[in-house]
Amino acid sequence: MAEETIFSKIIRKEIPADIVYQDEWVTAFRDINPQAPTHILIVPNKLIPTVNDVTAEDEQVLGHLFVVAAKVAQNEGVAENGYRLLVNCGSHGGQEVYHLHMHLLGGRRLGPMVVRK
Ligand code: DGP
Repeated sequence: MAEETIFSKIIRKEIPADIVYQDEWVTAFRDINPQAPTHILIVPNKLIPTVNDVTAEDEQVLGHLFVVAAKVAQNEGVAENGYRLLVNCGSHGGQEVYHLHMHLLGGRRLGPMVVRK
């Protein structure tokens, strides 16, 4: 059984976060350390630690993450100019919180996709 992270507490509203969208499948809230004018995390309510833990059972909820991303981007006013969706996996991917999440970044022209070596 995977260990819960702070994101489970945010989803259950046990600790505060700026939640911009929630339904029975996913929760979206503002990143505490924003890297762009709009920086929102879209998280499955179910704990899936990393992309490595994804199974066929998760197809519906992971597809729903994109549906919610599009809705949140509209609501935030970044849809027209564009934005970036990002999922980090594991230590080389730079994942800090082991509850799978999609970053939605926008509101300015973003730099290159990865830092060049
Ligand atoms: P990642 O590196 O992909 O695991 O991104 C984790 C993000 O989660 C990071 O951008 C900061 C954010 N974060 C960590 N703890 C909290 C928290 O308690 N509240 C909120 N709103 N965001 C958090």
